[in-house]
Amino acid sequence: MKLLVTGAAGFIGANFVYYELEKHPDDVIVGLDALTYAGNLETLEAALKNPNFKFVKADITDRDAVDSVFEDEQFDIVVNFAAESHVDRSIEDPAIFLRTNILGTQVLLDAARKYKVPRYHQVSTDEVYGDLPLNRPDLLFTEQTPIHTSSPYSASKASSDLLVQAYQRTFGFPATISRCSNNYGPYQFPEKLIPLMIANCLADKPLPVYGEGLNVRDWLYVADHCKAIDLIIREGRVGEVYNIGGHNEMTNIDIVKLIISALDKSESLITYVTDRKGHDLRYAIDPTKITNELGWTPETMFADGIKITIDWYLNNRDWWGNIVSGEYTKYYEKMYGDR
Ligand code: NAD
Ligand code: TDX
Repeated sequence: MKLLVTGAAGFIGANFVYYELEKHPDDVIVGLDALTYAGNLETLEAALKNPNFKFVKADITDRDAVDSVFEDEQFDIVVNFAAESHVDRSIEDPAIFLRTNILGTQVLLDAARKYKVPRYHQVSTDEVYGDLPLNRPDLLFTEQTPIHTSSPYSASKASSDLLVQAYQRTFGFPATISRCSNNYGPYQFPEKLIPLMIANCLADKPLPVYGEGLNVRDWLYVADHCKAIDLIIREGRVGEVYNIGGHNEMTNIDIVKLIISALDKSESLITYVTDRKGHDLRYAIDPTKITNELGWTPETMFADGIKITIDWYLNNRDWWGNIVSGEYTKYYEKMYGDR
C-alpha cells in the first residue's frame, strides 16, 4: 500500500507516520506538509531514515503542486491531517483557516478524484458538534449529533466535512471521516493546553487558565487516535463517519493541577485570565460505533499517557525549547500579554 499523509510534520500527522511505519512496515508513506509555524521537520527526523518514507514540502491549497505529487505517486489511500488547528488563532485571524481547511481539502478531493485514488480519509474533530452543557453528563456526541459550530476553526472543519460528504454523494467518492476528541502526547505544539502548561511550569511562568477553568475536554492519547484511523482506512465502511474518544472527561483546572503536581511546582503559578470568546463548555464523545464495528478501544489510560507525555517534554527540551524561544514569543505576547 502507498499512503499520502498530509500534515505529516504536525502533531498527530507525525505520530500517525510513526504508527504506520511500525504497524505496516511494508507500506510506503509520502508525508506532505507546508511546514507552517506548526510543522516541524525535526519531528520526522527518524522517519526520514526509513527508506519507505518520503517527505514532500507542499501546500495543500497549491493545486499544481498537489496534482504533481498525485501524478508521480499512485496512492492507495490519502489521509488528510493538514489543517490550521488552533482555536485561539482562528479567533484572531479566520482567513487562513478557511483557505487551508476548506479550499485545501477541496484541492485534495479533486486530486484524489482525478488520479482515481481508491480511498480518502478526512481527519475531523469533535468540535464540529459544538458543545454540551456542563450539567448534563448523560449527553455525548454521537455521529447523529447535528453539526453546530462555535469558532471559525470548527466552522472551517465542519465545512470540509460537508464538502467530503458532498463529493461522496455527488461523485460516489470513496471517503471516510473521523471526529476525534482532544489529543495529547509527544510532539504537540506548545500553544495547546497540555504542552503549554508543561512548558510554562518548567519555566516557572504563570499558567493562564481561561475563565474559571471549568470547561471540560475528553482527552485521548495520540497513539490511540492513530490506531483508530489505521482501522478506519483499512476496515471501515466507505461513506461513514466514525467518532473517536475514550470517555476521559476532565476540567481544564484539574489538568493544570495534575501537571503542577507531576512537576512538583506550586499552584500559585495558576493565573485566571479572560475567557476565550465563544468558549465551548464541554466535549464528550460516544465511541460506540467504532468500538462495535471495528473493535477499537483506547489502550492508554490517562494516568499513563500524561506521564509518558510529561516525560517526553522533559527529555526533549530542544524540540520545544527552540519553538518557545523563536517566533512563538510574539504569538505568546499577543495572546497572553495583557489578557
Ligand atoms: P498541528 O497544527 O500540530 O499540525 C498541522 C500540520 O498541518 C502542520 O504540520 C502544518 O504545517 C500542516 N499544514 C497547515 N497548513 C497546511 C497547508 N496549507 N498545506 C500543507 N500542510 C499544512 O495539528 P494537529 O493537532 O496535528 O491536528 C491534525 C489534524 O487533526 C487537524 O486536521 C485537526 O483539525 C485534527 N484534530 C486535532 C485534534 C487535537 O486535539 N489536536 C483533535 C481532533 C482532530
Ligand atoms: O492557555 C490556555 N488556557 C486554557 O485555559 C489554552 C491554550 C487553553 N485553555 C483551555 C481552552 C480549552 O477549554 O484549555 C482547553 C483546551 O484548549 P486547546 O488545547 O486550545 O484545545 P481545544 O480548543 O479544546 O481544541 C483542541 O481539540 C480539538 C485542538 O486544538 C483542536 O485542533 C481539536 O480539533
